[in-house]
Amino acid sequence: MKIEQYRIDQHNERLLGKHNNQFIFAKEQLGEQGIDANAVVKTLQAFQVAIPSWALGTGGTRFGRFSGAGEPGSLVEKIEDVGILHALNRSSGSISLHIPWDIPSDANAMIDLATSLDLKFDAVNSNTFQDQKNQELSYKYGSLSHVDPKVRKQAVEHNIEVIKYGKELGSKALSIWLSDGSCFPGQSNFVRSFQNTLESLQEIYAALPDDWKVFVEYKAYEPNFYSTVIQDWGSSLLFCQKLGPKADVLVDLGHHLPNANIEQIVATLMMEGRLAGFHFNDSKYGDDDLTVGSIRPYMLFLIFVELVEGMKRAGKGSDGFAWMIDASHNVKDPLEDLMQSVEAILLSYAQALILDSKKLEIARQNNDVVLAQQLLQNAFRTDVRPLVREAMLHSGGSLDPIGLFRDLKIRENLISERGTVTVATGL
Ligand SMILES: [Mn+2]
Repeated sequence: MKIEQYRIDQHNERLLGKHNNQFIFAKEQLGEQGIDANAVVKTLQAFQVAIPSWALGTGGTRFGRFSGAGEPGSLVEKIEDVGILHALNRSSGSISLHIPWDIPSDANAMIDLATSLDLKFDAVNSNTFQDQKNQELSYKYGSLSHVDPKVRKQAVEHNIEVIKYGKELGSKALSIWLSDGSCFPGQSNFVRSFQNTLESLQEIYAALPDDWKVFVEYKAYEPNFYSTVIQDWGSSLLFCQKLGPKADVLVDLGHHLPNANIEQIVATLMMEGRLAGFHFNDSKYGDDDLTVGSIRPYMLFLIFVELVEGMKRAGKGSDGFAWMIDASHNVKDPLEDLMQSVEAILLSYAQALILDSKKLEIARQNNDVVLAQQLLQNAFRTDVRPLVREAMLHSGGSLDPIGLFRDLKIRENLISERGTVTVATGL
């Protein structure tokens, strides 16, 4: 299913008067503070966040899965779903594939389809946290860190195969999230596990094309509950530093211990030039994979403050990093949920862009703690929704993506195309 541009334009037409008033008001308010709203809109327009192929179906919990109707049953349908999202918000112009859940049987056909929807292929993700059908050796006790070199070899070869698929699609990065670790004290030798993993990663690194990167994702716990080989940003950075300049650290917002100061982690990684990008989601307790910005929007804003600062320092735009949503759950329409996540990301980005960073720096120099907090909160409490809408409008998207999604009865259409009993491949 493809959304015709005239449908979006017609829908916008109805909302335009109200939007223009709101945007002009916001522009004036920001202008009084010396902020150019049009420049912020332009920066927002350039921001693209990848949609993972596994977020288009209803997610499971470890206790069960309640599949929704009209879910994409093939890679073609998944690409079409991302096409719908991108047509509506013009900010989700790429798809990140998970191998082996979404092996492209005909890469050229997939590229043609994606191109017709104005989509690119983002980082490809390997999977050695599950056993696949007909897999020779099990990953029950680990993969890249396994005590048996034959298992490590199998996991290395899988990652090299994922690079091959990514090359065919025009991806430029391999994302590795390693679930290896142990559930009980004594189960594994920490040092041996690290060294085995490093050797395995070195073999994968050697297979990277020249213009590729490998993203090393960390996670504190789960599925292993006592130790994880790549447990935190420090371990991940250590691996990256040992691997070389093509390896960078990937931050997944849900992969920290409770109350970790993620914005400080971001600042440090950017200072070292080793931040690959982000997996966005939100959480209350653990790796809950909830909609971005649904629980802790202030934290997301503080992270974006560091991202904006880091990009400025590095002289890079948002296209210099890999942004992806990594969220998936049970109770919402996955496409509506993804639209909420994309909007939350853009709102936080906009809030960070309007922060008076010069004044903030002066306040810091003067140890004016009150003013520093006030400046941050002023930006956070500014209603930047008109700026985000203006960005979507300018790029040809909808002023109200979810409203239009419902008006056009897109899910109903997908259900009549695909049926009510559908299960997307993935978790
Ligand atoms: Mn992730």
